[in-house]
Amino acid sequence: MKIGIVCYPTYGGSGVVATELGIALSKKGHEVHFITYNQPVRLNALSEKIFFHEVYVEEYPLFHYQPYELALSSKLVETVKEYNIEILHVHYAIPHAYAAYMAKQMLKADGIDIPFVTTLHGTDITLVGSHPNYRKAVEFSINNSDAVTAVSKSLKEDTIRLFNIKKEVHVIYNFIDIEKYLLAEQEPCLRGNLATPKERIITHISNFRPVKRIADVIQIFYKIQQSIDAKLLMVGDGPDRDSAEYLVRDLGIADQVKFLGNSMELSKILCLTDLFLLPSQTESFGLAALEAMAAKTPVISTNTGGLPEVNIQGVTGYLSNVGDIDDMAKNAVKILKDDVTLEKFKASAFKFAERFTIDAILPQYEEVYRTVKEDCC
Ligand code: GMT
Repeated sequence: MKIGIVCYPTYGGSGVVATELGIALSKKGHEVHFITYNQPVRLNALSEKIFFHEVYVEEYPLFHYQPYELALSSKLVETVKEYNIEILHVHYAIPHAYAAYMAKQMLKADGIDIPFVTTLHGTDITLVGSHPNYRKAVEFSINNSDAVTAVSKSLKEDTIRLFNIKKEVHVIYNFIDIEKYLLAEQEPCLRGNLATPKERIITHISNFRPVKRIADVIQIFYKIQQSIDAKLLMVGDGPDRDSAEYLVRDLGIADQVKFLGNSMELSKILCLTDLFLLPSQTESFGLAALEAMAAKTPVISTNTGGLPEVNIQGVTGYLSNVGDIDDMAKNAVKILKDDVTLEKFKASAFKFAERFTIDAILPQYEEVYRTVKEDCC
């Protein structure tokens, strides 16, 4: 099949899922066209089955806001026609589903019928999409998609609760390429560069937005290191990074916390990690937690959104109420206190992550593509 994928090309989870999905589809023989404003960050595997088409928005002084949706829908029409693309798969409703709907109508006027699938990732529904400024357009684009998928049961429920949805929402979980993590294990794990042998290494990875509750990450670590020798690796960048660095200095733990910025070497960082912290306000799924588990790392998280579908209480880690720093620190110490317990959690985290392999998930997307193609054209 010739598939056009629209996504945000940045470090966010939705872009990662879209990129990894596109790469996996191309390995199965599909021709995949990424249509977005930059080459997706994880798209380092250009092959003859993968194409990247840049959406360029011409700056014009009259515009206070540059019309990205317009440029995107025009680019979609142009690319579909030039490469005979058979299906569009847009990740993140805003504004991608809206642009895909417009492209579909323009193509229809030229006698081309093409279906589009919308995958909802979370913030496009829970934090931004349901805001009165966007609600109507998001609801319209979801209802006019040929198929809709959500990355967890919880996100499906949120979508139905927040919008007047007339379409079936299929749950297709996020996934990991477990082979990649097994291969990474064969590389030397450079633990000694970051911690002494008796220190535990704790990691947080995110885009440091308020929803990630970065201050909680620091406060949880502050409590953990009072009873266990440990280092904290803060991976990623975003609006709350500066305040986190101030907090670390104020608490007097600057020697134990390393801010690594955005990294393309996540498997190398996760291979030396003992525990992953994700105390988010909400997560539709928590791909970062699943990636940690694939690297045999237990997870301390909150119990909101889709996190309980990924992190299993007492098995792959522990879950606490949002903001319950004491409980999260207490649970972390429970896992880290001795090697036997830690090894047990590491093994269970990996075992549970195996349920989310790309091999299990990819056919579910292919099935959706087949169905909408049959129904549509
Ligand atoms: O929150 C992020 O890190 C970015 C955001 C995005 O839209 O890219 O992530 C959302 O989609 C991911 C992939 O499906 C999910 O794993 C994240 O849980 C979800 N984030 C939120 O719901 C806050």
